Amino acid sequence: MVTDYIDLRSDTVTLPTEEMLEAILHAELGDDVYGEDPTVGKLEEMAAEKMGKEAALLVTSGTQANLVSVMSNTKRGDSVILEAESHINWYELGGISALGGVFPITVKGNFGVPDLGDIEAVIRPKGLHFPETSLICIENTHNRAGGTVMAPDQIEAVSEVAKNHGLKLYMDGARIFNAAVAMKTNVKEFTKHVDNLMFCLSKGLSCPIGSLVVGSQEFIDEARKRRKILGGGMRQAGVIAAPGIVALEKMIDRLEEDHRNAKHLAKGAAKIEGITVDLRTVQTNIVHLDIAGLGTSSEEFISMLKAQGVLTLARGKTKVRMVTHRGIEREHIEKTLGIIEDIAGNLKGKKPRSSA
Ligand code: TLP
Repeated sequence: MVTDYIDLRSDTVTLPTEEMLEAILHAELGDDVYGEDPTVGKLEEMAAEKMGKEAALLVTSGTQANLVSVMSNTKRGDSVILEAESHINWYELGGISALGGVFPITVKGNFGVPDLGDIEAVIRPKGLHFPETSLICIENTHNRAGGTVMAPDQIEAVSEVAKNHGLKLYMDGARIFNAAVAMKTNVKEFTKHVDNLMFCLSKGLSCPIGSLVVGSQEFIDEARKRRKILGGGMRQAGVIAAPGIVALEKMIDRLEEDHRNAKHLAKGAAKIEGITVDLRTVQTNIVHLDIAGLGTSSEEFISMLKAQGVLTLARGKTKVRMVTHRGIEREHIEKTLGIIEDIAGNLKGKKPRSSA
């Protein structure tokens, strides 16, 4: 049995660095529900400054950040425009409806970027019959599109639509630093056109827990109440904030290495017979392999990979997702490519001649 896995399921599997663990040990703590944890205060100030906004709020997870933010931007019965493949739409148990009381309207994007005309076409006006639209949500980088980047000018274009219709614009920026590093652009270029956003500490930045909601002071005051109502008010949360400070100071630039590894993996896999990779989508640390040409399902393929020591996630019937992160070195990529090649070769060999 394999015990030392190459874990490409997600960048959420990253473990804290030694420096983060040290920071936790020595963090100055207080009761954050009373606003008395200095380490949380410092992290929230740093996050707001980095994003070019007035204030920030530490929350437990990306999912909680999205829910708190959508709830703080809307009132019950409003409609919210989401990109159809977005994380909020797929993976958050419909929390914005179940708990936030809002009505989702989806538009299908191109590489995760919604079309402006499509957005305008679904905006529900004020009136007796309509769930009034009050918010547009975008996602950057876009997870299900393959880690694609929504460029600052594309965000600006959506923000113009939002402004013209009196709507708020929110960004699920779980991996916004991946976008900034990929485009070699200051992260403020991505945030300046949105009203508010969230980003995660617990993905490529390697923290064990935590996300930050960022926006105006008024919005964050509202978000703080929403967090509390959802049971997310935390006491000595400096133990979560301390590694977050290390992350913002030291872990952003190294994302470049994850992107290089993802490209190497994608290019290598694309050369293997039976596997296709849309290299246009490989812009950050996510790679989707399409294994339709191997005549097997993604579920079967990922169990074959697991048996050889590589952990991945299935994405639909024929796609496999692989995510690079701090725990993945170039040698792991080479080893993974060798394993994929062997499995693909065996599957091809097994196929009857007629279908070869
Ligand atoms: N994404 C996770 C899980 O969905 C599997 C992953 O491994 O990619 N927004 C985006 C864009 C995300 O990718 C995620 C997590 C979240 C929000 C939610 O964050 P958490 O997991 O902290 O609730």
